[in-house]
Amino acid sequence: MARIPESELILNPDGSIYHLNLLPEQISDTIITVGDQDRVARVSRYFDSIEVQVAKREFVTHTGYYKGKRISVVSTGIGTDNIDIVMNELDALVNIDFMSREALEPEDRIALKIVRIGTSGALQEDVPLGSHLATEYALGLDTLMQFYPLMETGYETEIAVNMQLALGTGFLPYCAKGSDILREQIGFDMIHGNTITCPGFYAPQGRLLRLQPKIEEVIQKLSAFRFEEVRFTNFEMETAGIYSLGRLLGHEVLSLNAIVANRISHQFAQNADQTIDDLIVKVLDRI
Ligand code: R1P
Ligand code: URA
Repeated sequence: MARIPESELILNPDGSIYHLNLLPEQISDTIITVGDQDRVARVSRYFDSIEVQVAKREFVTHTGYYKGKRISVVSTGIGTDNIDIVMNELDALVNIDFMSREALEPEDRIALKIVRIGTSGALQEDVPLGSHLATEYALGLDTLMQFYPLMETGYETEIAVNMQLALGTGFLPYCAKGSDILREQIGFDMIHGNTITCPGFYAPQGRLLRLQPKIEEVIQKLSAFRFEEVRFTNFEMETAGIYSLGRLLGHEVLSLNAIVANRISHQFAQNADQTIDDLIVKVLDRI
């Protein structure tokens, strides 16, 4: 394997990876990601013990034990640009030798288990506030995957092409499925959904404050979209990046969504914190 130069795999003076600020021994192969850095402690407060607490920018990591299982919780901040950093750096921590700066041989590589616990807005009336939704397919309306070789199935590309037609965008969205195994293991009693990942919270999610969204009736178009058995149930800002990069890097990935808004019935949850806490406990017990 080729040596990766200092400018590409950037290590801090203490040997930790550039943004996450972590050393390889500081993460578990079982990882929970959350958007909000304050949510990391809301997960780790359930741990029996915490052995690592590291923070840099929006990337906060706690590693500890929950009922004997070693788990890391990492905050990603908002958006797939951050997901690019988090997925690549988590992968580097387990699949690149920091001493030799060489990627591990394929047979030595570690497949991480990565589960997102995030908040999300519903796109269908029958997805209630306060529910938990496990994502099967994620469709990205952002440009992250323009910069990587896509590994889409024909079915996923058809979903993406049909969404481009439905929205009339000048760019082709991308689509990826998460881990069936993790969905069955952790999300078996949750709403089974498909998630749109947006490159913003306002116009990209059809929110009109003072600026008029360019795509008219985007909520109605996303809600009405159908391709074979696929309809989109909710949107947020990270899942498609996690699913697509997870596939390219060889990790098992799942996105779980606490539904805090319903954009069809125009409601916002009054008890979002409880919905998130309930989801955290479910994940910790099942991961
Ligand atoms: C927007 O408010 C943020 O909330 C959702 C979106 O994906 C975006 O990151 O997830 P988190 O609650 O995990 O941050
Ligand atoms: N997160 C989002 O991205 N959108 C919502 O409507 C709620 C949470």
